[in-house]
Amino acid sequence: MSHNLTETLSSQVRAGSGRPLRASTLMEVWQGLSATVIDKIADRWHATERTYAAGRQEHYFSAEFLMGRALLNNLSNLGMVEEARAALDSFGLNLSEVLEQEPDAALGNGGLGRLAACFLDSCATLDLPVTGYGILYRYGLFKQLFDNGFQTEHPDPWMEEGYPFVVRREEAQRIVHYADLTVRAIPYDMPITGYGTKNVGTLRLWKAEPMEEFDYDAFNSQRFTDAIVDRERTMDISRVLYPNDTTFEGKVLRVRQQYFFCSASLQAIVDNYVEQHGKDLSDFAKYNAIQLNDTHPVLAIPELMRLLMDVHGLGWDEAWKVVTATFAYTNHTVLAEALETWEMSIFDRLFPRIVEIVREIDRRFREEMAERGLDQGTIDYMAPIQHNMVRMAWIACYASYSINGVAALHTEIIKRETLGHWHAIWPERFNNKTNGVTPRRWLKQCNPRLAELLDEVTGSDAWVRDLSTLSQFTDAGTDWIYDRLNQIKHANKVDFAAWVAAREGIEIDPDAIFDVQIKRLHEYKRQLLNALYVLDLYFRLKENPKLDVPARVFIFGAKAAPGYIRAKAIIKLINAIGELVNNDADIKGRIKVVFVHNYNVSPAEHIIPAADISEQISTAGKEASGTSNMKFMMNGALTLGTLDGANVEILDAVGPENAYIFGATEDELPELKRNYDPRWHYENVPGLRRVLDALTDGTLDDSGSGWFHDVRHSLLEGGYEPADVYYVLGDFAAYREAKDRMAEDYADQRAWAAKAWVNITRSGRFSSDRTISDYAREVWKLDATPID
Ligand code: H2P
Repeated sequence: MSHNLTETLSSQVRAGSGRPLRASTLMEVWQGLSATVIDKIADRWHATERTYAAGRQEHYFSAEFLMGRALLNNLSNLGMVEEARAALDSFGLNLSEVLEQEPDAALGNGGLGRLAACFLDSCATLDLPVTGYGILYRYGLFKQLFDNGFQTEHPDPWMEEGYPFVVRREEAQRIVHYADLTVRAIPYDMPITGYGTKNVGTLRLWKAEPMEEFDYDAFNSQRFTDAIVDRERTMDISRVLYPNDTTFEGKVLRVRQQYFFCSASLQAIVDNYVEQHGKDLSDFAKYNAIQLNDTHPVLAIPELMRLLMDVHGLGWDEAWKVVTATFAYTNHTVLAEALETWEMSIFDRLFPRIVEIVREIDRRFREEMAERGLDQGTIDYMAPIQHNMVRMAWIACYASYSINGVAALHTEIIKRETLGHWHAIWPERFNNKTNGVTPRRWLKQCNPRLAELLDEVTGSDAWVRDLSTLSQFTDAGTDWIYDRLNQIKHANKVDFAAWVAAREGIEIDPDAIFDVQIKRLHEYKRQLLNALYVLDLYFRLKENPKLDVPARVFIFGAKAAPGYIRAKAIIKLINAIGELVNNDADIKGRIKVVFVHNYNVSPAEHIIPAADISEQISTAGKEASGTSNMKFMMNGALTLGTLDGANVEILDAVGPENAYIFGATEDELPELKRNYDPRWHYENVPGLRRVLDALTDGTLDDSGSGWFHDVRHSLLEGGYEPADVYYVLGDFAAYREAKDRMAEDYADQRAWAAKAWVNITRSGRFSSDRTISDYAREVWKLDATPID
């Protein structure tokens, strides 16, 4: 068998590089090994596609799929890791080094895109006929570097050198029409292997290409730039994830992108229906469900109306019946910024027919609501179009048979507030689907030491496919397990320290507590609260060098949206605090701050297994779910968190003695905020004045940007918005108390490990397999369909 793989590998590398494997670059070997995997699964992939095409299917529409690396994931799912290691070994090559060649497919921002990736993994593992649809962005989310502590953004080409895990399907291309442009949509299919199954699912990513390579006549008359104008305009559609949309042209491009992948995907789905079930589209929803991942794909609703009516001859009522039985919508946040609204003029410019359809949806909605007796104010508020703005979330709520939030608390909040009006009319549409993460990538692959212990304790690897089985072993926790857990964590920390030294040039002590916050940078996620704690601890140690506290490493990873200045200021602040404490001889390394640059899926795989403390400290009510909280828990880190998002359910799973919960709760906050005076905290909470003053008194240097002054001002004075909107100062004392207490508790290593064990073994309900089973049963009405 291994001989077989060695041969395939060798010939794949030779075919790609045009030279013997021994003379090929590591990148070429990575390509060859990846091509070997594709070769291995090709038949099953095809069989799965054929099987799924014939029955009921679910289609997952998402602007983001944060896939990360593919090779190890596939090798591991296919049980080929050791074989691949041996094959490479026979050429004197090291598997880890080869794996390191792979760029991350960073086609997403954060939790939302990574959730989509975990979902595909679970669908494949559970043999569910689900296909993902998105855009093949040529550049992923920007690459982040630090220049003097400031974030700088750079392009992130990820498939420029060739990427075997997407296969161009020229023959399956579709044409997408805009009023001002017609483009070809070319599907690139990525196989999604599952664990312990033959089924191979598909992620279909569309690339925009011009109808003609270039304008031959223009080129011939030596108007070279003119010759490629349309080509570049077309290629812009799939160039980057979230182009800057602060200008009108930027917004046009975003909407163009959204329509692009919705239209191409729907054409493919409808064509398949016709091929399999005939020309009468009235049964479409019997065979197809479409999950809208947030509002980005909501244009699929009017687009399916258009296809059903204009291409397939259904009347409005018939078409609407199909549409409203097809779509389901997931809301991922209560922040207003995510409830997309677009100027009608953008739609006018791009697709007049979609405008007509949206106007008709709006007209009928208003009529229907009037019949239900709603007052004009409420109707105007809920209508798809108001003041010439199209409200994507409202269209989604009107047309979807299912509307879900992503954690119990979040679902309650959208029912009560964000989408309260819709809930009042259609309560039966609302349901909760608490997020989950795949235990394959986030435990088995990234933490092989822990995976081995779990195999040993449970007597098999059944937990990889059913994480809930671990809960039977919570009570089996004994000293030998705790000691092993501590050894494993320590070994992971040693590895991580070496990774940090090489990547960031910072030495960290594996015996220190590794305290981690990794997530998109946003004020509501309160990286600032964490930073203020670090600064306060620094001052406490300066004041009293004998202070008996354990050594700490504070690890951050976060990207700020390029236009979000306050978030960028917080990055600069954390880096400035790092400069201060990392280089202070008095501190003697008792505090270290590491800001891992260009945080992404692959860095997360190094960080999470090494973490002791999981920072989940958002302002209560603002973090819809969170998913890093689940990854940390699975890897035995203890949560330091507010009662927000899925933290509430984590607490419920592990019990109060195994998590550290602090701060104002969602139901307390309105009252607390009514009388809130951040200045009072500044003046009365010991240490807080010193910390906030350090932002502007010369202790910390913002290189003349004025950004630290702005941060301090936002907390104490406010401006066009009230001071300290996210209640950072209000929660500071409680946070410090909980975090100090954690550090104290850490000293008893066995007791700490016992808590970690409870977290690991009770993480089953946060497996995306559980989430996906719930979607399949309750929303998609979908059965497992194993091939063979
Ligand atoms: C968002 C929410 C998270 C949620 C995730 C997936 C938008 O992710 O804020 O609370 O867990 O979707 O549902 P993020 O902030 O990481 O971009």
